Amino acid sequence: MIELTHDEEFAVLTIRRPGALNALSFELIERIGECIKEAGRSRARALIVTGEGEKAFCAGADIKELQRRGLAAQREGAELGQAVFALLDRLPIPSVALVNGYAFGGGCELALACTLRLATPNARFGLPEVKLGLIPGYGGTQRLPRLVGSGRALEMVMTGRAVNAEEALAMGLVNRIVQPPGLAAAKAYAREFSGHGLRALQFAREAVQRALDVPLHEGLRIEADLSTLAYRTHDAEEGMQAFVDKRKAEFRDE
Ligand code: DAK
Repeated sequence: MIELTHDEEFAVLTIRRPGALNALSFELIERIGECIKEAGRSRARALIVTGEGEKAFCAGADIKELQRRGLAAQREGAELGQAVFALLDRLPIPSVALVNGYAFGGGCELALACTLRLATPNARFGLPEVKLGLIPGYGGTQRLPRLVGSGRALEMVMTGRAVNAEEALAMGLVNRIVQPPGLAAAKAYAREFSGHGLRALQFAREAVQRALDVPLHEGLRIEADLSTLAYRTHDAEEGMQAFVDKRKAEFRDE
């Protein structure tokens, strides 16, 4: 089951299927999509994504469900997973994965699709699909090299080896290791940016995201466009005036 709750200024999406280490059936993936959209319509200032229990964030796609499916169904399944995780890119609020244990296969890909990633000390990240005769199908081969470089990504994808929290931090796969583990740490982390205007955060996220897709000269043009749009917002007027007035800015997300 996938649950979306609200905790102070945050939406929290929790994967609750501890009996199968929070493995993702296609039904659960669809439900994740609905919850992401719901979070985008809510008043939340960030979405925190995590798994129930202390053992797993998510152990990946449900291997038992993947068996003996037709090719067309598999193709549809890959497109569904990719489309649902890509909703996080366009979500009007940033997302933070709180990886609290195993993040394997589709679980690792879900974390990769979030804007930022936190690891608890027992977190382990891996793309073990080759061990099943498969390759990642929910964006892992595309997002991992963009985050950690093709050499490290190829090593993880080709060996299927899992990395622990320290190694994940060292390679840039996660932003921070949180201690003590738990939602409070994720909320404290999200508060480092959630007070900023959502429009500015959205333009900033889009600019950085696009940097990974386009040549430098085109990326610079995108930055000029988006920074000009940001300049046109009420929040930019307010932010600059607050600086001059020596007071805290009161952003309206407009
Ligand atoms: N799927 C289904 N059940 C899972 C599961 C999974 N991914 N991971 C764990 N479980 C279940 C186990 O079967 C077990 O259930 P029972 O046997 O008790 O009924 C229960 O969760 C507890 O697991 P273990 O007994 O194995 O627990 P351990 O502590 O011993 O081991 C583990 C933990 C995480 C090391 C181990 O469970 C494990 O290796 N799990 C599988 C991890 C994995 O390989 N994940 C990647 C899955 S592939 C696509 C193409 C590709 C993909 C998807 C779509 N398309 C083209 C559509 C691939 C995606 C993947 O994610």
